[in-house]
Amino acid sequence: MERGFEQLLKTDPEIAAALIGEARREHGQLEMIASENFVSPAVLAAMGSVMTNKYAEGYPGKRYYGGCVEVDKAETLARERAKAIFKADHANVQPHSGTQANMTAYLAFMKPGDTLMGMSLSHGGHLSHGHPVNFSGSLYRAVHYTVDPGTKMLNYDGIEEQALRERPKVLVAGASAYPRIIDFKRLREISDRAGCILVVDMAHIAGLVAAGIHPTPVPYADVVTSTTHKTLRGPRGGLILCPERHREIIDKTNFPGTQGGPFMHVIAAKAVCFKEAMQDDFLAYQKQVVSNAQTLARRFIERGFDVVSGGTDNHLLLLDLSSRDLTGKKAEKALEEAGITVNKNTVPFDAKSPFVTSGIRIGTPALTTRGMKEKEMETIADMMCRVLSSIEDESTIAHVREEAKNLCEAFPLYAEYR
Ligand code: DSN
Repeated sequence: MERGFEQLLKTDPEIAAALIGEARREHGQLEMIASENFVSPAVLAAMGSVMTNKYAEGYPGKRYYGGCVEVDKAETLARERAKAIFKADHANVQPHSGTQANMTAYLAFMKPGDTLMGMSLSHGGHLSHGHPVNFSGSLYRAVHYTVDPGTKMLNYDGIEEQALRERPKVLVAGASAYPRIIDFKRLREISDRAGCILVVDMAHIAGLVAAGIHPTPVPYADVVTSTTHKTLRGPRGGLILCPERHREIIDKTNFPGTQGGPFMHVIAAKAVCFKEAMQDDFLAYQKQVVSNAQTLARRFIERGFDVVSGGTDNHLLLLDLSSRDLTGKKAEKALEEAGITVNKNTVPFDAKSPFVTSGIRIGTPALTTRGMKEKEMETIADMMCRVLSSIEDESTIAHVREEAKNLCEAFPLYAEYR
């Protein structure tokens, strides 16, 4: 156990107990929330570091505070590495989150009341893509595109027709629950025809993009926003990439436009994550993430479950439970009792509310980090099918919980923290 943790045990045993409890929970459950992952001890060390103490408003070499020599080194490394892995002209590594990265991108190019066109949240988009309860839906006139009712995939001709009709100032692409490849080149053509700025929020797929197994938005988008903690497997935080022509407006809008002091400890951890993304085993990891998701999807289909769009090209899949008289809410709860963590999720054209939903979203980044492969995915899909087919049966849930526990023991996580 680290010395810092020993001190935490003495100073604040309640928080220490919660941290230990969380480490045990993460180790002891099958974590299948598509947006979650497990960072390396190196990323954890950088995050829980002395750089949390430093104020560094501004950018490397141009700060409003003294004493920035070391944080300048960390931020410069983070920026250079992000530029290298994504082949971008410019990287701003200061956004505290993906939503703040999107806020910067919108404020840089839109005035209040301008039109923002994004994917509907209930079809797989994101709150910050114009949902009415989010700033993006109240500050701007938000209009939404959906997936095709038949294929449940994006219909680019339909998006083009809508963009020409609505004339958005910004078209935002990207998703939090869409299992298919997104055609960024086609979206660029649409944006050019509609005369709008293209923002791509690649938060979910950033790791796949860095590894080159999902097409990159970087050559096509005016601005690419992302988080660093999903498939990319870094600290919780945001990132913006852009071509040189937008560098000044993006930097100025992020600071001082929307944020104050950057989180230098998180920026140091982002630098570590970007370095990890340059290593040979990162490509193998990302390939395994996709192969694991495809294995799950195949197995669910073989077992008679409705996988939205018939499969997946990325790290996640959506199960539509509406034909089974089962809600996402009930499924999430039963699976959690069985030691498997997923989240309820609306499916396209869902008749149920976001608190109930007709589906669940299942992702593989976290279990793949633990070293699980196709064989384990088949076993887990079978375990999930048993729970979902006998949702009220406590003995089935108890059996699956035992199997989940054994599987977790075979792929240990953060042993030093437990
Ligand atoms: N809430 C995240 C997700 O689960 O996809 C997106 O921000």
